[in-house]
Amino acid sequence: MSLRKLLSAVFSLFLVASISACGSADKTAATAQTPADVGIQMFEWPWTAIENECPTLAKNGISWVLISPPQEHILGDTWWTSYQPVSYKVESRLGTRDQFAAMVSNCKTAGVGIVADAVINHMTGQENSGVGTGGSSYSHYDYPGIYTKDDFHECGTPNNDISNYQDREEVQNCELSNLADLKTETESVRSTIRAYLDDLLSLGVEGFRIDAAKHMPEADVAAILKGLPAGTRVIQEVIRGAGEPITPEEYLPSGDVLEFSWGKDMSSLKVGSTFSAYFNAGTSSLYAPSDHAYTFVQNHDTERGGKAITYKDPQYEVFNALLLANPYGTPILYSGYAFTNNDSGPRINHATGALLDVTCVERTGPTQTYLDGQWTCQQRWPTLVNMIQWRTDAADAPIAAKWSDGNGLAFARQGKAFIAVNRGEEPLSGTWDTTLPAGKYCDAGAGEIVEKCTDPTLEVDKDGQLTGTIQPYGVLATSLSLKN
Ligand code: AAO
Repeated sequence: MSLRKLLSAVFSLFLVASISACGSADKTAATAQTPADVGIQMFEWPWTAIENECPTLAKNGISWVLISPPQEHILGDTWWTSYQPVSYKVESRLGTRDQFAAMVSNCKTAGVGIVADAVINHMTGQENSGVGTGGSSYSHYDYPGIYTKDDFHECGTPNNDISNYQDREEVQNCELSNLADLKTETESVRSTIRAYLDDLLSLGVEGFRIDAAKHMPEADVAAILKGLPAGTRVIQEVIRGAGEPITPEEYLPSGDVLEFSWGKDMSSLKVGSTFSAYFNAGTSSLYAPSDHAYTFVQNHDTERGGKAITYKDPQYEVFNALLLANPYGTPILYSGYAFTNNDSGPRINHATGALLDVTCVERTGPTQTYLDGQWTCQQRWPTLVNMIQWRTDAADAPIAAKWSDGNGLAFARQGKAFIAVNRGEEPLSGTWDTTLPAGKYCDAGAGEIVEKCTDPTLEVDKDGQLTGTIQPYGVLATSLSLKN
């Protein structure tokens, strides 16, 4: 168990113990649930929009938000300008330092932590000099007052770029797509980066995604992160590549990792192959230990890579429900905007260059199509909101009563929760063992957020059996808190 998770568990125990010690222990306190640790990547959401959304996120059971990189970056309309730092000023297209501080503080008050995407492996990939979003001047290997040419690697490949991911030295000393590669082995670079992370911590962030961690030796990452406050969330991006010498496991001493195997394996289950292979996810050597792994159906890169299951697929909700239903890893949901051009950034007012306000599209169901630029707002999808409560209910209960047939898959979390999904376009009917106590239940997949189950549509008999129909691309799920 990571230190952060250990601290959270200890805190929950402490809470229950304090309630008991105060003499006010009642049934509710005795059975208090530790909320599931569920995050969401809010890709290219401006700070003010996240701040406005935090009360909804908290209500819907989401504990933390992974934001897009907050540091000053190159100018331009594409989303990926965010990944070319110009300085470590917290002044980006997504908002000013004051807006950032207000977001972090007000989200924290609402009960939602902010995890910053820390781009610390490199600076820009620009051949021409320019000015960043915070007004700082720069050129490819010169960032006045921050870094000079000596702070960057020259690796000896023809264009200084990584071409061979099988070569550890190249991956860690050459440039990723022409991005000026920092000498993270030097004290001065390390302390400059650390000062940036400390600044973000002083503004109240609860952790970091370490962008392109694979491109820095683990010892460098460890040195930069050394002595972070206990419980700081560290999520390192080390993409597991077939046959590559650098593995996510190497980085576990510095923190946790994004486990790309999850989304990759799910995408192979979208159609065709045996759906029951879902039950193997998380079990092979291609998965980091569960307590150190963050799982996701897709992120901002894989969403554009053409292979992952995305909001464009009718099966998307099914696979997000399966993400939340699985005990392996810590799930990260995703909320971004619709696009047809992979480079398109969030929509701006072309006269002023300012981002347009974020408005969530009203969701109508799995086969919905979106117009370019519309915000998809998965944090509000009723099935996913209900499934977060489902995950809390399931707690540590093991997977039981596994079933799969064609496009259908079902399982229980022993005695606590049950889910059946249909990845196909025809309805599926069946009778399943839910392992749940007899009674009437609400359906997490029925299209409404269930706060209290007053209008149950599911009935579990005395043997735990439930007979029902799963809609096309649908989820039929229930759990103890959804009991009437
Ligand atoms: C942009 C332009 C470039 C230009 C550059 C400089 O697109 O043409 O040269 O500016 O001006 C983002 C965008 C980039 C953008 C960059 C800077 O994605 O297009 O470049 O901002 O603006 C590798 C890294 C990984 C990285 C990923 C994109 O290891 O860290 O490439 N992701 C992060 C961010 C990402 C960001 C950056 C890093 C840079 O999430 O948004 O870039 O800050 C294999 C390797 C991986 C490798 C991929 C892609 O992965 O294993 O390490 O990721 O290839 O090259 C299967 C395989 C797996 C394979 C994967 C994808 O899963 O098993 O091995 O498929 O093919």
